[in-house]
Amino acid sequence: MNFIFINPPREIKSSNIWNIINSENPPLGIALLAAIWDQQGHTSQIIDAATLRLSIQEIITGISPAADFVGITSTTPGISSAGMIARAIREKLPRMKIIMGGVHPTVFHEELVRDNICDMVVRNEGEIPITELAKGTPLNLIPNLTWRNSQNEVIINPDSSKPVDLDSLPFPAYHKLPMHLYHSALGAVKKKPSIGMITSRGCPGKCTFCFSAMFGSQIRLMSPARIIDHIEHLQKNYNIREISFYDDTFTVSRKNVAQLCHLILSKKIKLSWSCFARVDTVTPELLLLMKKAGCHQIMYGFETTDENILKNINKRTDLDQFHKVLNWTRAAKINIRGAFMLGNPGETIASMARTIDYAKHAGIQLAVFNITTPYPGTEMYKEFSGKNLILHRNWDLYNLAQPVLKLDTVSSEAVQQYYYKSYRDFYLRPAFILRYILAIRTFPEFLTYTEAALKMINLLFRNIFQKK
Ligand code: B12
Repeated sequence: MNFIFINPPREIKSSNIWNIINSENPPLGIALLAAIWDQQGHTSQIIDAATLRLSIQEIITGISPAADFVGITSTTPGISSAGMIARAIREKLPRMKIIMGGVHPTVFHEELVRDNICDMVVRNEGEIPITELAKGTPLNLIPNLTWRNSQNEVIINPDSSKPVDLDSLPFPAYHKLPMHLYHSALGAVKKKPSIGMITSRGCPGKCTFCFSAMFGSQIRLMSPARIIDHIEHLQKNYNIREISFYDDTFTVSRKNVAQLCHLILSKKIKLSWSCFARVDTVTPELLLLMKKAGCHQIMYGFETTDENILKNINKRTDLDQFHKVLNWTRAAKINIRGAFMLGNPGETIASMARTIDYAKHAGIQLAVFNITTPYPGTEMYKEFSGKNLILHRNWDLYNLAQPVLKLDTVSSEAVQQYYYKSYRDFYLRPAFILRYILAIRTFPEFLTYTEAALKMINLLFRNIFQKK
């Protein structure tokens, strides 16, 4: 049986800062599923339309009518694109079985099947359901599956009783992907080629803005030995020299990270890397070891500098921890990328101004400011939906660059204005610009940063200065 997996194209508006951040990442979820499908003796293809910038028409042309299944992955802002692909397939190939998966279909599984957008949705983790489908298991026995039976009834099968063991998974089917096109975010890479990797699932945190139910609250880790195998596979076959670990909290197990660092050092693996972390998961010793093993940048989710807002979003961190971790990370000579949110419950103009000011003076090298977006499935979405305080449900706009929450403490116009102000204040500082100019070593670097700077100036000019 032949399975075609699709990563839908995404349109990032030029008014969105993510247009400048500009990373290209492999769709690891469907690449894993393609590898599993093939392991069962079938064939598969991956169309990474997001990276290849394919139009819906080009995607449809690439689908063989002889395929048995088309699988589409989707996030919330990707769902309208995913829906368009599904509709176009329905028109051209009405007998094709369409399966959807990923964060957004996991929440809206019933509607998507009921409204005949697709035939099946795989909720949460896809590895076990896809293995069962490949083995020919009857649909009613496949866990995590929502489907339509011959009487047109929507059937919601029970959840899988066992979580996926990450060490047992094959490598994602990298050979089916346009590997030469992937690279990590601007400012996050020291060496090229670079690529993103995920080594854990689940999160013990209960932040109200995060859809933690996707992979459960129990953290599951890939063993350090398996991570090393994976790195060596990428180095040997694709010459990868830098990895961005995209785990929600890479440092969730200090023991695992320390073991991984020791292995990188003892095996003399030449690798430059970065990761995401929570401020309450690192120690000075661990940071020194990470630096020794090649880590050059950590992104910490600070979110806000207002202790009440930290409580409102259940972040379970405080300013005292911020200060400590900033000092420890600087002492370890690891660069810091700060992630901040604007427009959380309890936000005011004063609290946004304080957060931006903090970012400017915290001694961090890069900052990402996002507008708080209540993704479906999160506690925040439930709470604000219940109170009728969600401004709109146009999923295209759930892109972290426009306000979605109606707050009684600050207007959405002010949040939008402070969003652009945050980038202007952080990036258009003479000290920041000078540091980057001095850090430029090569002509391609010069071109990349000049392009980013021009895009940033254009974006800020259109969004701030012209409106005044
Ligand atoms: C890397 C990453 C990115 C990368 C690349 C994504 C890519 N090419 O896959 C980039 C930087 C491009 C990115 C962009 C965005 N991202 Co992002 N990203 C992630 C991150 C950190 C990892 C994704 C990943 O590889 N996961 C590991 C794989 C194994 O999991 P998976 O993809 O979910 O796949 C599994 C299942 O979902 C299922 N499955 C998935 N698809 C399918 C399809 C079929 C047919 C089947 C059967 C099963 C199935 O099976 C897979 C294996 O178990 C996640 C957080 C996370 N931990 O997952 C956020 C996350 C997906 N991103 C998020 C967000 C908000 C964004 C952006 C909106 C950010 C922005 N400012 O624009 C954009 C949206 C882009 C878009 N239009 O879709 C949110 C999504 C929330 C939501 N409801 O949509 C997440 C969940 C982070 C979070 N906790 O808030 N992201």
